[in-house]
Amino acid sequence: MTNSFVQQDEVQALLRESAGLNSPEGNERFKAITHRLLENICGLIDDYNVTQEEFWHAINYLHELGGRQEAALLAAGLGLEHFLDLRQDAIDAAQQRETGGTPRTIEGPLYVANAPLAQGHARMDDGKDPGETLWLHGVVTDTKGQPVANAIVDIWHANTLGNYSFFDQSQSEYNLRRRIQTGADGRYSVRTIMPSGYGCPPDGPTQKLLDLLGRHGNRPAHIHFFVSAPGHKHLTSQINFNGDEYLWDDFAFATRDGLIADPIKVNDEQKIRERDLEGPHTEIRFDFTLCKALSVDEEGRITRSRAKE
Ligand code: MBD
Ligand code: FE
Repeated sequence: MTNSFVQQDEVQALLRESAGLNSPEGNERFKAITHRLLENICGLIDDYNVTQEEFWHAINYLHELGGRQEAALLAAGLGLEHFLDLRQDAIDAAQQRETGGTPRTIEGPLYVANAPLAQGHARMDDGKDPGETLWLHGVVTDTKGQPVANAIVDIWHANTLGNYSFFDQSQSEYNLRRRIQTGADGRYSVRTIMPSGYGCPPDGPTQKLLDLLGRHGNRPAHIHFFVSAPGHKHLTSQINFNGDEYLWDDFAFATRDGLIADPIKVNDEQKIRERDLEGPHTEIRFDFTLCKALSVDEEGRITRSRAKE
């Protein structure tokens, strides 16, 4: 911190006191981080001549963000969630971990835990959305190409309006959310509908901030996954669809090479019958490759506050 006003003794004493550095109690790490944060905010206020009106506007923004439950959405939109992925990739590389696993990408704010669990296959949609039928399937393997049995493929995605069940109360419970457990062949398949892309609530605080940055708040259509299995490192990821207008213009920066799927039109009568579908549909094959876990800890997703968990 090089701001000379903040470096003055009186300000430095204030920041040490307010961050609890003079107290024998509290948490050392939390104090150090709070101290750094406060010092950076004060330096920024002075460097940019932030007015009192601007300061209180920012404080009120935090109230709005919390009131609308959009803090996690903003974290995605500011690229901070993607930054955590970039940093985790770098940590993995520095540890010379096994390569060749499916790339990770952000979880986003709209997961709901404990979706219905099925063996091998499930239908994810409740039949009320007129969206195009999607047959999504693939195999979970390890980095040697061996099928992984008893993997849980936890899938969630939006409807054709770009909305997610639970957060959108008009949808049935766990609509477009399922967990599939693989058998010895490592395979999973679901019947669902093609999702639409997501757009931030136009009247919300996240979109308000994005407007001031001259940015849009749209995501390409995508499907989220958690893939986990005993002995393997938990994977949080998503797939996108080739040809989507926002494919490489995601407001949440989640698109990555290796996570782009090619939707295929299926007209073949035999395939339609085999799948017990009514007619032509879209098919996506997407396989997952899991890396070995080095500890039991790595087998699970990170802890964060989630719906129904
Ligand atoms: C989503 O569906 C999403 O995945 C993210 C990251 C942010 C907002 C909505
Ligand atoms: Fe999403």
